[in-house]
Amino acid sequence: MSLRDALRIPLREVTDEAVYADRRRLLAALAASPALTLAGCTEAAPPPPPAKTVITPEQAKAGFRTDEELTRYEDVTSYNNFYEFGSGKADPSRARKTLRTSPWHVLVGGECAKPGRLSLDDLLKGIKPEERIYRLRCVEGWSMVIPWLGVPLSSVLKRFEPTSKAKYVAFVSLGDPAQMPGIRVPILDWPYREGLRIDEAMHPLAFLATGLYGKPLPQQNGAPLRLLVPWKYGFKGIKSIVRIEFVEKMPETAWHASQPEEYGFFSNVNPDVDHPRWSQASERRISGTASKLFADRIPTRPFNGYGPQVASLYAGMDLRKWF
Ligand SMILES: Nc1nc2c(c(=O)[nH]1)N[C@H]1C(S)=C(S)[C@@H](COP(=O)(O)O)O[C@H]1N2
Ligand SMILES: [Mo]
Repeated sequence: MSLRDALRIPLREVTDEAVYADRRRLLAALAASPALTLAGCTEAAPPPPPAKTVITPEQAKAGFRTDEELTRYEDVTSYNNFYEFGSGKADPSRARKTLRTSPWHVLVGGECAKPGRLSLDDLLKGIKPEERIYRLRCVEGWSMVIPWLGVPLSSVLKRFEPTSKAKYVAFVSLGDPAQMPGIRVPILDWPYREGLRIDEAMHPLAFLATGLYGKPLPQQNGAPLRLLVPWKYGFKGIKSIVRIEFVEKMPETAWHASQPEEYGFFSNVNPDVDHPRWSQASERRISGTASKLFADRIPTRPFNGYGPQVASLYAGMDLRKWF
């Protein structure tokens, strides 16, 4: 692709996502040829760089960014699971109207030296924001590739100085029926709860997102603060977090409490352990311009492809027992 092409936004899809993708391609083209200036690029255009995200070998090795085709912004923000707003995929976009994300406070406590109730600004103060491009694999059998903004979970947790008794971290979502109409339906035992073992929580891939596609997090994606644990099924990525607690015992989680035979605490993506009602061997990859319903099926990978980074956390564990 020439720089002129890189600058041209296809009118067909003038979406935020298209603008973002073009900015990326432009950056990629510039990176491929540092001496190139916009003025001098017409004739001696360099060989076209692949229309893909440029990632450094370090980022790839850490699993921080993938160059797989991104899911469109409009799909990331219109096909969601956020049961506090209803169980249909389009229901969470209603959150835009009712979920107030500012002011927002997070109460942090339990087994730590410095508990507190912090505004979102104070919680994140001084921590360098990063962009991570993660695969998100829903337990239902679909997946996306999403560029998130946020901070490593470990950077936030460390400020509270967890004690040696902090073996797990528990998370709780907002549970306000006035803002979340779906809470009147007792599908889950509200508020939504999740948890991680402390070593999982401190892993460099565990991430707290405050944005996506370079913009603030939309309500339907869990604004203003949501968890991402890319090697686990999507439901571990609890949205709209208001409480974090360091605990000694494995905490109860919303989906485990509701259907313990179907959803375990660990919920690592595992193509070899089927859901009792469906196979987990493959997934519908919603990305690019593929239609959501007819998206290609691709094989599901152990730990959602993050095995090189995280498999050692589970050394010696029977992952069929600890599903
Ligand atoms: N509070 C809360 N968090 C939640 C959910 C939910 O219903 N409530 N759904 C989970 C599920 S099943 C998935 S797949 C992801 C979806 O995130 P996304 O809508 O941003 O893609 O959010 C997870 N976090
Ligand atoms: Mo999910």
